[in-house]
Amino acid sequence: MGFPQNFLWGGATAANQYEGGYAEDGKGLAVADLITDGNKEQPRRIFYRFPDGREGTIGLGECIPAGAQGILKDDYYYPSHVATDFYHHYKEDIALFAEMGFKVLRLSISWTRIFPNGDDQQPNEAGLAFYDKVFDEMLTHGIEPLVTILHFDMPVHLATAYGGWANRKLIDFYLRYASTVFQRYRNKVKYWVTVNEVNVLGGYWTLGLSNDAASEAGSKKSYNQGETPDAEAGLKFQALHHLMVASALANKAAKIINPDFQMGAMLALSGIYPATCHPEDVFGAYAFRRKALLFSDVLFHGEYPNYAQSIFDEYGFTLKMEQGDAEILKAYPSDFLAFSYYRTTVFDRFSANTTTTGGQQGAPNPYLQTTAWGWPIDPDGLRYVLNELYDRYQKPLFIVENGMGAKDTVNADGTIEDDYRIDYLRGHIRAIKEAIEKDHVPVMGYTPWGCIDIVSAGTGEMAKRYGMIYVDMDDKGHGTLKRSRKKSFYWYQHVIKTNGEEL
Ligand code: BGP
Repeated sequence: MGFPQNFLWGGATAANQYEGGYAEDGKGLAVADLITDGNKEQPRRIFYRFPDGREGTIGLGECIPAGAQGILKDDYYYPSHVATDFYHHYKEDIALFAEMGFKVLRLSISWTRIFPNGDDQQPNEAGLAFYDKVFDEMLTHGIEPLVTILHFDMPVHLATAYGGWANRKLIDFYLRYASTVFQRYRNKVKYWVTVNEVNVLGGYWTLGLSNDAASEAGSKKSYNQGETPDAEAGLKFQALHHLMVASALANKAAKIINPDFQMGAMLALSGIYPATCHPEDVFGAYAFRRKALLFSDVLFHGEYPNYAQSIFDEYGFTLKMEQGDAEILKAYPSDFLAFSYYRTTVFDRFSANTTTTGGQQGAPNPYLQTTAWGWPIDPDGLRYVLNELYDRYQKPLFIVENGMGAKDTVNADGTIEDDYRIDYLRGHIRAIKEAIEKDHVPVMGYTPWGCIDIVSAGTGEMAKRYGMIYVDMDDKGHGTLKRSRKKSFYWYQHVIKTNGEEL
């Protein structure tokens, strides 16, 4: 039986990590543009300034102190400003994706290219025109766009003037933006994702949040998936509620503009295992998993589940629902569940409050090897998660991120032999095939992350590469931006050509 004939093979990217052109053609500033470079030892930072001139920095998951504004500083390097310059290389890149045989390309629209401040009355025509050119180019090559409307993207102005997603006004601004792109691209784009990884968003970077408690910042933790600093949890949950209402309203608006649109909700759903069969490990893992599934439960079941309050209780938080919110969540669920899967995590009752490299709570798994960044490699975990999610939601699944961040070496003759990446992808594709064939789980498609090298979201490095296409660019922005095909390029091309039969 194998993969269905219409299986959507492709790759995935995001504007803030790929496009560059951060201030071109009227684009406004996004918080992502304020994030400095970093590496494994030195986390990325955002500088801020108070009106009285005092300055400080915050880490990626943190709130900005109330009254301060994110700023750019001379002498610092900002990887998103050029990234790997899709803005000027889109034709060349799309031709390479077509050469690999892509049926679909996941990319995000930059909110501040369309509405530079976020609350503008009229969109920026130059921004809209850019994506017209991109989608036309893709369609000419027979590649379907899968468009993320919001991928780690936050107009600085909406954070400064409104306090980000904690403010309900953001729902209207997001809807204005979403409706504008639905209308403009109604004949070019069919597959949409409303928000990237709803369940890991937090702080200033992705939600634009500010907080009085954050003024003592400086030493707090940085970006950790699934982790929530207590002082900021209430703000975060309320902001995410607004975002989920906005996502449901976007589903509504989309179907009015084009009933054929397929709307996806997207979450980070790498799996969780208990460390042992000790009941506290087993229930601990189960409860930890629900912190991620809480959001897909709301987006697909259309209501907060019974256990939501037990999570909110941990942070002393009470959700404020406005009249009509419950009906909106119920009435406009998403059509498909898109998710990222990179690894699994082990829940261990003794180290439940520690974090590991890779940004997820957990203990080491002695049965699995890890990437150079410490992320466990677990193809079977993907089959497990595909089953778990289909059992729970009975909605078509789309794996819109998967892959291995690795250092690549360019040989003297220019070749790049990334067999480790091929092994990783082969294992995961095999696991998807088993889920389809043996478990009868409907999977729409597979778009490995960073199919061309782009900036790492977590560390800001270029050295952490996921691509099948190499881009000559280093961690500090030095490089020719020249593209070259890695060994995995030819391997994946063959996989697509044989519809996953020959791995
Ligand atoms: C996901 C994000 C992506 C991407 C990926 C890999 O959480 O949706 O934007 O970056 O993780 O993470 P990293 O870039 O930190 O290796």
